[in-house]
Amino acid sequence: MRPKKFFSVAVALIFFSITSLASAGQTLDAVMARGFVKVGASGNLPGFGMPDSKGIWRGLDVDTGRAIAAAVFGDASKVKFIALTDVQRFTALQSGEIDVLCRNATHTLHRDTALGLNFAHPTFYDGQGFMVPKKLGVKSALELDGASICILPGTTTEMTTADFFRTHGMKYKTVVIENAAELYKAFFAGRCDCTTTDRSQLASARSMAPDPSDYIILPETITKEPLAPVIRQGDEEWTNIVNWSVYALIEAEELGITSKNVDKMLRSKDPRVQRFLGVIPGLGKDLGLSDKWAYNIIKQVGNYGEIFERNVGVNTPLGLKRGLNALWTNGGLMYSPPFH
Ligand SMILES: N[C@@H](CCC(=O)N[C@@H](CS)C(=O)NCC(=O)O)C(=O)O
Repeated sequence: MRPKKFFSVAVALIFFSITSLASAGQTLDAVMARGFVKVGASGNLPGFGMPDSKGIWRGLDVDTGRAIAAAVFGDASKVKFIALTDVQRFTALQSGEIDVLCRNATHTLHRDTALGLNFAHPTFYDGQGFMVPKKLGVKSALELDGASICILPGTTTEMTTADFFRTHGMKYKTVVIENAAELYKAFFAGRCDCTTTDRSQLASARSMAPDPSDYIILPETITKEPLAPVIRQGDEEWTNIVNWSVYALIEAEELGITSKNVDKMLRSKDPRVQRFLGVIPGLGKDLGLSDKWAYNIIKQVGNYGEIFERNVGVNTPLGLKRGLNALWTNGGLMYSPPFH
């Protein structure tokens, strides 16, 4: 080989190893060595993330964490949930205390850039609303001039509330409480006129009220809150695993694959189903996982629709309709890229 050519091949090789090192699967390696995924969760949010009376974690965010464990280990139980407040959540991810955050976190530009984070596909499209005691007689957020409002620090809500009141020439007094359980206790005890956050969380909070029918969620939705799992930047392999685990939940619903029929679907003649479930091999290797990764998610956790209905749907205390969270084929925003 001529020296010049040798030099350029060597430079290319060094460049290749540096770039592949930067995106090497540090997180997957650490998770595999440890034997379970560390998932940052809420702890205070029925329907999204909270241990039940037997100490078993339940919720849509929690099931997303379980789906990731099922993809990686073929076992949805290989996961540990760590309760974090809004203020703690991103630091816990940056410092490596957790592998992924599944906790009603809104995807924003600042978090995606300055905080060094990556966001997977949203697991819940939400928007900010206001909740007030019915006895106040308030029917619209535009009647809240002068209200005292309970708000959690470290949230998108702090800034967007200020924006909303400024835009409408109204004033308000903030009552800041870091812990959500304490905040709702304060609100239900009448320490503030109003509380504001993502509408799904207001529904979740209302389900914990001494009498939920004493509170109403006002009609205005003042922001976009796409809630998504969060990972650190710099590990493309792990980002892909988390992102495609979410896509698998959505794609399974679109393909009509559920936890109940997934074994029958192994015999489907549809090549999309065969590839998805690993009957036609290949999709696992691309992610560094077994070809059964998506099968394991659906078998053990269910598809997106099953997770939604079980945790937050119309037959749960939250009573939420699919709305924006319906599949794109039903007029919603849940859309997975193709699995091939
Ligand atoms: N989605 C917004 C708001 C998140 C938020 O407000 N979360 C609170 C609202 S209730 C919460 O998680 N509470 C439960 C907890 O702190 O455990 C964000 O990412 O900043």
